[in-house]
Amino acid sequence: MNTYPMSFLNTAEYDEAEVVVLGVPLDKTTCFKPGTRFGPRRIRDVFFGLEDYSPMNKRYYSSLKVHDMGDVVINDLQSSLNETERIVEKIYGDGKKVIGLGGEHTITLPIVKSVSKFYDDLVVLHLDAHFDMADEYEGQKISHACVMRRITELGINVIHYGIRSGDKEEWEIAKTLSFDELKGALEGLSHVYVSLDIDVLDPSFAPGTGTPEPGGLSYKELVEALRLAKNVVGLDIVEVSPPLDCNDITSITAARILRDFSLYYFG
Ligand SMILES: [Mn+2]
Repeated sequence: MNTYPMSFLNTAEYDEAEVVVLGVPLDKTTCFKPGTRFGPRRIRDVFFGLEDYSPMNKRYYSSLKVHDMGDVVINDLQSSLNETERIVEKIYGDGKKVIGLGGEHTITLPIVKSVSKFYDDLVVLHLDAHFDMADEYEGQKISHACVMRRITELGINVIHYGIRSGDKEEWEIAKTLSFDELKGALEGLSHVYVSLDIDVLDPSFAPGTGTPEPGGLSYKELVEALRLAKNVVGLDIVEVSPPLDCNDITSITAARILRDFSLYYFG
C-alpha cells in the first residue's frame, strides 16, 4: 500500500472507520488516452478546496469516520486485481464499507467480487456512457470494456443508467433505463453497489476522461439518479484522468460526489 498520511479525506484511523477510501490507480487496458493512474491522487488533492459542510446532507464530511487507506500498489494487471480483491475482502471482513477511486473501470471487478461475498443479493447500479458489456476487447477478457459482462457472469444483476455508446451486440443483451424505470428498478433492493464512471456526465461537465461521449447527464441529473439508490454498501468513482482535465473540473466533480455521497450512503 502507498499511504497518504496527510490526505484530506482522512477523518479516522482504520480501526474506528466506518468507510475506507481505497485508490486503485490501474491504467493498463485503457484504449484511447491514458491518465487514470493519476486519478486517486488528484481527487485527494482537490478535496482540500471543498467545504467540509455538505448542504445536501446538512452534515459535515468530517462527522463521518472515513479512513483513507492510500493506493493499491500496481504491478501487472492480474496481480493488481488480485491485490485489490484481497484488500477489499479484508475491509468488509472488518465490518467497513469501501469507496474505490480509479483508475480504469476494470477495478470494479475485484471490488464487486469481494463485496458480493458478504451480500449474496448484491445488485450493481452502473452509471456510465458505455455498457462495458463486451465479451472481449482487443483480445482481452479482463478490460474496462468488459467489466460489467464479467460481473454479470458472476450471477450479479447489473442495472445500467446513462449509457449512450456500445456495440450492436451490447445493445441487444443489455438495456439502459429511463429515470422512471431506474426508480422502479432500485425500489426494494437491500444491498446496492454503485459504480460510477465519470463519463456518464456530459463531456462539458467532465472533460477529463479517456473516452468522452456527447449527450451525457448534467451534474444535477447525476445527483438525482444517485439519490435514488438506497441501502448502498459500496461505491466506486472511476475513469477520472487528470492529464486530460481542464481546470480540474472532473477531479473536483469526483471529489464533490465523494463528499456528498459518502455522507448520503454511509452517514
Ligand atoms: Mn465509460
